[in-house]
Amino acid sequence: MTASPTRLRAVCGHDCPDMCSLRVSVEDGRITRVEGDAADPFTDGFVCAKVTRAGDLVHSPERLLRPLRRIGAKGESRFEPVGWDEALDEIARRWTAIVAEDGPAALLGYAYSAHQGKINRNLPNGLFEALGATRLIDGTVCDTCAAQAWEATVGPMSGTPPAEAARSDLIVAWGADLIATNVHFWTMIGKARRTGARLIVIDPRRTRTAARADWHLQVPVGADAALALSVMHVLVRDGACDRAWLAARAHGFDRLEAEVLPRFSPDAVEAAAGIPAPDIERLAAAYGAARAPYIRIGQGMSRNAQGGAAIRAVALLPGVVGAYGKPGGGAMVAMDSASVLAMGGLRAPSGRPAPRSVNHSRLGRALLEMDGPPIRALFVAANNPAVTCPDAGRVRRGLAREDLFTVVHTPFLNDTALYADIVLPAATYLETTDLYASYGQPRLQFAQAAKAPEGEAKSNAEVARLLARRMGLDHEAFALDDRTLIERMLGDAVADRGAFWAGEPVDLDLPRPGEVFATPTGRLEFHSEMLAAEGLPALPDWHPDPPAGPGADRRMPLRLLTAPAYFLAHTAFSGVAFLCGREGEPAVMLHPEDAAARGLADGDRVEAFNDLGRFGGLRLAVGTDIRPGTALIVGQRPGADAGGGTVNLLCGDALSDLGEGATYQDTRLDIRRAAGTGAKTGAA
Ligand SMILES: Nc1nc2c(c(=O)[nH]1)N[C@H]1C(S)=C(S)[C@@H](COP(=O)(O)OP(=O)(O)OC[C@H]3O[C@@H](n4cnc5c(=O)[nH]c(N)nc54)[C@H](O)[C@@H]3O)O[C@H]1N2
Ligand SMILES: Nc1nc2c(c(=O)[nH]1)N[C@H]1C(S)=C(S)[C@@H](COP(=O)(O)OP(=O)(O)OC[C@H]3O[C@@H](n4cnc5c(=O)[nH]c(N)nc54)[C@H](O)[C@@H]3O)O[C@H]1N2
Ligand SMILES: [Mo]
Repeated sequence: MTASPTRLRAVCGHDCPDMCSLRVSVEDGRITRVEGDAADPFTDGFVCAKVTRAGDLVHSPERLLRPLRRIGAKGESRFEPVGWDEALDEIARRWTAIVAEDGPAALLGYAYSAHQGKINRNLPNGLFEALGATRLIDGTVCDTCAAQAWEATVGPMSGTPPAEAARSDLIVAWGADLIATNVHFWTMIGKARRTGARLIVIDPRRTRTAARADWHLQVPVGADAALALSVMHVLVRDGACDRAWLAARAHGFDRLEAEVLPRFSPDAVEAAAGIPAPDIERLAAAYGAARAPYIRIGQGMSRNAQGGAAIRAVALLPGVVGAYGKPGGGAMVAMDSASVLAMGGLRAPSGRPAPRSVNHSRLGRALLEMDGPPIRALFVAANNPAVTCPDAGRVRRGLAREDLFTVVHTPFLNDTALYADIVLPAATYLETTDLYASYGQPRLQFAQAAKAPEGEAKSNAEVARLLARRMGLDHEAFALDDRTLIERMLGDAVADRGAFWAGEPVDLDLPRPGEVFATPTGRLEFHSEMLAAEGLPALPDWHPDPPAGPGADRRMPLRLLTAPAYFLAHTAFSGVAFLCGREGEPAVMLHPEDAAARGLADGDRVEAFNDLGRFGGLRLAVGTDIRPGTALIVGQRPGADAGGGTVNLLCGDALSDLGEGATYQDTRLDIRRAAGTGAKTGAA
């Protein structure tokens, strides 16, 4: 008879705003059940379809159990097992030789968010900093555009907490597929709706969330700034602005009103951006009439050449009607729970500036073109840039360089690891002890490892410590244990240490927009001197023809829409066959008009292509979830599922207007029948 399972507290470590509080059952060292914590009002007793399968992730037959050394060509996937000591010694020896010849800037450390807590995310970055390595400008594939836009408008602070949305009478999910990416926010919407609130979804795609809305406004990709500015135009025209609030709490509304808004009448925006004028009028009327409207702003609309202006314009809307600070009203892109933590010792133990930095979008160029010194060694922990970075073809050509010494630390042999000289097996979040800080709710939580790592896997923190020791780095950050590091990070942020160490979620009372604005003027900034000082537009605006880089050639007939997969988190669940199966094979959706124009039918094998690359192995889905002229490719799939390709082979490395963000949604492309496959229907 086996012992009854131990039920432990844990925290979901995936890169997701919810940061669910979990109960994990462990039996004989195996995770047998993962549930949402019923005692926690935010997690509300349930977790998403992905995380119920966290046990399958931890115990996947595809887990890496030992370090590997490459014996085949780069990318070929031929490795032999080696011991940890041998692997770490080799890394230290190669790094030491490269540093002696070219200096530490010839090393590039690549560790962005991925799927673990604060120590495991940040200590590898501390290692790179202490080494003096070239550093990643982290997050440019994800949130830096939205972050700079929000900071220039509201200030470097959290948005209106999600719990407020439950008290709103009008919730707008603007470019956010909440059921897929932030399902516990959906609970707030349910609460608000039970008291009569309405939900408007603004998204180019009829998402799961849009299908359940009171109204889905199907905007074209990249037109959000035009829409938000036009709503402001109507609010001004109809005398629906809160002039008193604007006079007291805003900066520069007069400039926007005089210099920008006159060009954004609904008719002008219909003509230039393709949003029907009656839809703009309807949105403005609903927003202007609401008592306390709440806007949940997603990141998707920020990943284009005018994404920063879009986030700015949408974040300004609550100011026009005086909603910031009203109970239930406001806006949120993200919550910054980590702002209460002291991260410096962990991330920057030596306190020196980075010698050079690399943007995710330019990783391929950095590997192929950077000089003085060139990048000679790459360490990737917890990311899969061969699939997830823009211009993935260039990334792969860079990774294929024979003279590049690459180490990849990961729980699974991901596409990036196929190019590694040394692959190190990583522990997953349920196998590590860490502090978690949410970006979707004001909260911190501690979790003890639920079980020991599988095989010989080691956590990110442990690998950072071991490499620091071998490289002769004696900073305190690498000597302290997990609990001491967490104590240092916490400072006086958490009063009840007993509850904290027992693993109970700790809700934070963060400053709210409207109570304060953390901008230079202390006001909501329609006009930003800070942006002007950087040579950037001080007022949000929108143009029908922003500059186009590689991959964004407007002569290509279709515009790409990418979005997170429902059953997957980027490529992190690729070792869970059940979830990959539920997500289905990689597919592209075209509107029936666009499919017919190409003689294609639902289920055909097709490929996507443009001037940058070709992505084959796609199944065509024909549907009306998207507008004509759009090609929807959901998720980023590992090459093994996707004919070796990734949608990001087609995406260029141009940067967004603010925050140097990626511009995935600017990609132009076409779809054709895959070479060597006949027409399925026999038509055309
Ligand atoms: N299931 C699941 N959840 C996830 C992730 C995942 O991969 N899978 N990833 C996690 C990560 S790392 C992140 S950063 C977050 C991202 O979470 P979000 O910020 O919610 O997601 P986005 O990728 O920004 O895409 C959200 C929506 O934006 C829409 N969109 C795209 N372009 C435009 C546009 O131009 N205008 C408008 N109005 N809408 C547009 C897309 O159709 C999509 O429905 O999600 C996290 N949660
Ligand atoms: N086309 C397109 N591309 C996109 C996006 C999009 O919307 N469209 N979204 C972008 C966004 S928002 C993001 S954040 C990026 C994400 O890009 P990445 O972070 O590169 O993507 P993931 O697939 O999450 O990579 C996680 C990898 O880390 C490994 N891993 C998981 N847990 C751990 C751990 O604890 N330790 C270690 N060492 N490894 C671990 C996993 O096995 C996996 O291989 O993708 C971006 N790319
Ligand atoms: Mo992200």
